[in-house]
Amino acid sequence: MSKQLILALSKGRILDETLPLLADAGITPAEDLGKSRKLLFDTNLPDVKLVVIRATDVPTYVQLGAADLGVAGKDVLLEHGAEGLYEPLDLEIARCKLMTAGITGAEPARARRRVATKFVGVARRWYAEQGIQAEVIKLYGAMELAPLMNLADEIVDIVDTGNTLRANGMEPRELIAEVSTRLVVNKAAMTMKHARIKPLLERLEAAVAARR
Ligand code: PRT
Ligand code: MG
Repeated sequence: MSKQLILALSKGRILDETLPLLADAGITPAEDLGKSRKLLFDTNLPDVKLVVIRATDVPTYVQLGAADLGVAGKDVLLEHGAEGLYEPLDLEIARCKLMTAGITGAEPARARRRVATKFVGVARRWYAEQGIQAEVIKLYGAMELAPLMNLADEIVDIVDTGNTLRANGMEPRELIAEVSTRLVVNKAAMTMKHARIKPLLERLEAAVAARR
């Protein structure tokens, strides 16, 4: 295992909130992440590098040790599974909820409910726990469209303000999980590179606490 620390960041909305936290913890990218087409970045620290990747790929990079640390939404972590990962710190950013939702006022009609989502694992588990028979349909985006098009009775999706649901004639129903962004660490790296990771964790923890 190299001495270098690789930190995998989720691109998209989480990134904008992650960078100020990293800066407070003493890590700044050597160049503007937004202006570059690169995916691997140097930082002000010679032994720390950043990769900026799809949020859903972050757990894979960290689990397999291609990255030592990662930043990912709890929604993504619940769907991916936590094997080989420690989740030592809640970064308390990009808060939202994983919820079921459906057309406003409509009762789920079918005995076997059709559910469209990109969180198929989470959805299957949740409906099973509720004792509700569900046929889970995998979609890659625009879940809000599925009930309107009669593709599904319900969706499982991320809700923040609820505006997206309302704009599509839908309502939030059941809360599946509160979501925020988490720091994850490869289990082997946590042991092998503990001397390097521990102070970084402490500085990030302080940066999070300072924002409360
Ligand atoms: O590109 P991809 O399909 O992967 O996702 P994306 O472009 O919707 O989101 P991205 O990649 O920028 O960030 C995804 C991560 O941000 C999630 O894994 C969450 O942990 C976190 N997050 C926080 C959110 C939201 N808030 C959020 N509001 N991710 C998505 N949304 C979307 C949601 O999917 C829905 O379309 O915003 C809409 C709901 O917002 P409201 O305010 O209208 O309720
Ligand atoms: Mg996106």
